[in-house]
Amino acid sequence: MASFSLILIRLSLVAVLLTASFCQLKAIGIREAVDDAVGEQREFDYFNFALQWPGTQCKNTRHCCPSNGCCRGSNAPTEFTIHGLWPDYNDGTWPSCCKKSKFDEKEISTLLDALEKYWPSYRCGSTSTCYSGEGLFWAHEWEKHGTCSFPVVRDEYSYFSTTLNLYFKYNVTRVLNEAGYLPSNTEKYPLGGIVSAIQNAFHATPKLDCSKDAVNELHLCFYKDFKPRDCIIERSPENDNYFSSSSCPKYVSLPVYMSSGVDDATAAIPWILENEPL
Ligand code: U2P
Repeated sequence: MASFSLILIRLSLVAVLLTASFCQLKAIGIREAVDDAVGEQREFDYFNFALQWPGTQCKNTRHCCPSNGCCRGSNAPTEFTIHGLWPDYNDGTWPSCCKKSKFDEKEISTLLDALEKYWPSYRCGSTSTCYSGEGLFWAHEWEKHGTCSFPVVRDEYSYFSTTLNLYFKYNVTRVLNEAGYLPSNTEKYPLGGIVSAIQNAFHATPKLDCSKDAVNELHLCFYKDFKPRDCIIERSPENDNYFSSSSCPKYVSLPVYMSSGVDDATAAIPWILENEPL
């Protein structure tokens, strides 16, 4: 009887600890799926394709190093670049670090030129990965997100080639340019206009993220067969305005990329070692 009560007490303690850590995760805004904690993650619902705007990403660059896409002078990106292809759940959470598969650069050697150009990191220093400790931005994206793309995307090479193909097929920068939304440090554009331009081109609603009024990221979403679908956007309960919960205001900017680079700004920006933490 005594040992039965002991078991009961232990079970209650475990339940309290689990509830506490779940609340803590929620409190700090981590929306990775809860079942991460026990390592069992159900299959994802859709793909969230995250693109980054270099003009905003590079605005606050303080350090340069060879791997930092902000530091390429006249070769720096002037179009949206890839952040990652993220398998997500319809409830707004996502799985992460699903299948133990360490990033191996050799597997994507034929894609490296394209990845350098269209999937650059905008930082110096390495990124935390699920299985390789610290690593490249690509290692982070493959291990955290790519490994959760099963059964649609089954290996590292397919993860990167599929993502590049999506990037070429859905050219967001071109769509925005054609609709008159050009990079500018003075113009402000209606967020609704940018969303409509993408809706008209791809027949699905994107999601935008901003840093103050500057567009930082634009997300396109896809069903598992890669047909475009609406991204999940929480509506405001007060006015049903679906932009209100995005981090963007009503009028946004697409800042021009300001070179932090090797060509002309090396004196202004200190170079740091590749692995120096920022
Ligand atoms: O938004 C901040 C970071 O959360 C991760 N994220 C966000 C939305 C989503 O659908 N999936 C997801 O993973 C991203 O983390 P990262 O891949 O950069 O580590 C995003 O940057």
